[in-house]
Amino acid sequence: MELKRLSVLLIFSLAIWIGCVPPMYEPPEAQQNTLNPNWENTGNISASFISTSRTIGVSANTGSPTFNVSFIASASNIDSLEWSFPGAITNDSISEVTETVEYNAFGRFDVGLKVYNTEDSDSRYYENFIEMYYKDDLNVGENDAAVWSRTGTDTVLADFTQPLDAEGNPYNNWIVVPYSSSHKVAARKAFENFPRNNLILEFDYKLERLPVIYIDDISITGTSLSSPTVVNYVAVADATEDDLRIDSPSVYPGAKRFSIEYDSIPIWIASRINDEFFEHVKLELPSQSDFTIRMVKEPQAMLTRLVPFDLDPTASNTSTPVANTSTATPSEDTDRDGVTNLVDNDDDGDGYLDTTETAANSDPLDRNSIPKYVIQHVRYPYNLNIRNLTIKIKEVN
Ligand SMILES: [Ca+2]
Ligand SMILES: [Ca+2]
Ligand SMILES: [Ca+2]
Ligand SMILES: [Ca+2]
Repeated sequence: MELKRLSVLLIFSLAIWIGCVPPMYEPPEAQQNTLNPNWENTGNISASFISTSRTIGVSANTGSPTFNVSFIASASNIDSLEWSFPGAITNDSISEVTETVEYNAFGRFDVGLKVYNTEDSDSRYYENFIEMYYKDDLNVGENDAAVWSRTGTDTVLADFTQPLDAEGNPYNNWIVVPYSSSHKVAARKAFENFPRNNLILEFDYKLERLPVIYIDDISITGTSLSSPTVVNYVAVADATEDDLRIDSPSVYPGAKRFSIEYDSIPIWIASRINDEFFEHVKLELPSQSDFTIRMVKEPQAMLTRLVPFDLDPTASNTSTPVANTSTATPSEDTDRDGVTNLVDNDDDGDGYLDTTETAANSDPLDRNSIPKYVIQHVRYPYNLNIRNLTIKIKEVN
């Protein structure tokens, strides 16, 4: 009986206690009513956007280049927006989240965006947001000969080579005029309809010294001082023992080596060998919309060198003497080898047959006169590297 009463009391107390628990939280109705039910969007918005490109290198050097750029407004909660693309061609609206516009001139272009919702608006305007500039492909080889016209004393394609990467693919926008092109090498290109003012020509260059060159043994043939043989070179990697090794001087003299001409007028000249690094060059161009640019590598100084013939292996062979008329005195033995000049293969004992010496205009009776080839090779060999040639519009503040 006592226990039953206690239980009833406990249940009753528990019921009172439960009744005191606060209700589940719900937002106050007043707060919900501040929203306009017709608009989903609220809060601060930002006129931010992204674009497919900002700096655009175009290789068209004539007429008007064209390039499309897409813009996407990137902020959320936008109800309406309005783009601004001064200098660009917009084909329809300027109020879509995504807009694609066309630029058809070199230069820098502003981009603006205004965004709205019921609560807020924001606008951004970026000056020079888009830059479209000229970037040369530097394809001075066969494919682009009509655009870059090679001029000078020689127009062989080997004058301009493209370096290859580790996988054998040519680097874009990079050419080399190799040391083996010892003559003057030049390439000229015409530019039209560029902006008239504030053009900047930029490029990187490197005059790269070759410490060692190798000359193809087969190309060593000339025996006349008046017309020495201009040799063929062998790439260092391909050189063999048969090829003639030439060590270059450690110091090269100052000389005009590479120049840039604008409408045939030199506007920049380089002479110093800078084989470690590319140097960046920035040149302001005159205020013309049509002009020509010419890259010129000057002819390289040549060195005339005398290369002794290989020794005749049969010169010391006296077992097969030959008739010879090198001396008027039949008993004379110039090299005192016991074989008279009359029948000696090599009268002066210098290792070269009398017949060889006679043919090469050396003295068969003088051991200090030996047959030599007369060759010419580049005296201060260097490669000219040119990279990343661009024409940009100078940023005017
Ligand atoms: Ca002799
Ligand atoms: Ca002899
Ligand atoms: Ca001799
Ligand atoms: Ca001799």
